Amino acid sequence: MTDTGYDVIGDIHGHADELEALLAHLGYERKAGAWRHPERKVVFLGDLIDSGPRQLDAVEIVRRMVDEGHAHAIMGNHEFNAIAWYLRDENGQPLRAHTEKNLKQHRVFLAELEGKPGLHKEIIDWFLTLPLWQSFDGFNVIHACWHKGYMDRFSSKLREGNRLDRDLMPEAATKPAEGDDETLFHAIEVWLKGLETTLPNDHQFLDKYNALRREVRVRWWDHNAVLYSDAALIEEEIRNRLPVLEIPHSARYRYPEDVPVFFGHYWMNGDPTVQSSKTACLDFSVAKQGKLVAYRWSGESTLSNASLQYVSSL
Ligand SMILES: [Mn+2]
Repeated sequence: MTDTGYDVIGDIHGHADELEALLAHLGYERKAGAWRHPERKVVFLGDLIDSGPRQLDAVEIVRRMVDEGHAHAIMGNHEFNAIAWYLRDENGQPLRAHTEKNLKQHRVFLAELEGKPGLHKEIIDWFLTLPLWQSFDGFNVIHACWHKGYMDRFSSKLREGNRLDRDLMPEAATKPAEGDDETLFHAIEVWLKGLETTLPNDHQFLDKYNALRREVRVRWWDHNAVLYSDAALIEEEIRNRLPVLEIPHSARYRYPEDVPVFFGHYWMNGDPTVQSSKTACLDFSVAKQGKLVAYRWSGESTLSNASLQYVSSL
């Protein structure tokens, strides 16, 4: 096995049919229950579950590959939420509230596990082993945002520098009192859900649900997006609600590493492309009639669209 052959795969969301099709397309074969390639390994970017029709199959495919040394996987926000849904605090309350809204995202996963409490526990235990990010020799992976500052500040608190465990989950899943944004909760929000920036001078805008907001999620990987109105991750029809003002340098986050970074999470549309020579989002919305995307990495330090491979939603 070489050290330079990695196929990095974006968010699966329970679409095991497309995952099997993509693995086959990349030259992997299923032998004795585990997909494998003679010279390459997969890196999964998280969000294996929620939404799609074969969630346990998706988990099983990935888990077998990881357990048998044919793949690595990191945690997505949906795995994190599944853990928090399952675990309880010292008062017996679930770490993620069992509200109708939260149930809606998670219902299919829970339905597939109906009557299988042992398997549910086993899967949650396995999700807890997934690193929050990982560095390989030549590239980095994280589910939503490679935030170096939070990594430097919280790594010493994490298991083996990049993993959660049961004891850390209450702190990681509980929003602290207003004002303190230097907590593990905020670090997890950024790593697994993305970076937000606060609008300047008390600016606010109405989001698509007509909720008044002072914060907006930004395309942290796009060094050319210097205006709030450009950097915002927002529906195009309401982009004009954001200020056409420059984000101050002190508030701009830039990916600081020399090696490329792969991430998922952002429900991209259209034909898969890399975002820059150093950044590539591999989530092209397979769960919304989009594509399941892999980047076939072979040691390069400059990313190229020619290395993207994908299957369309089946
Ligand atoms: Mn996600």
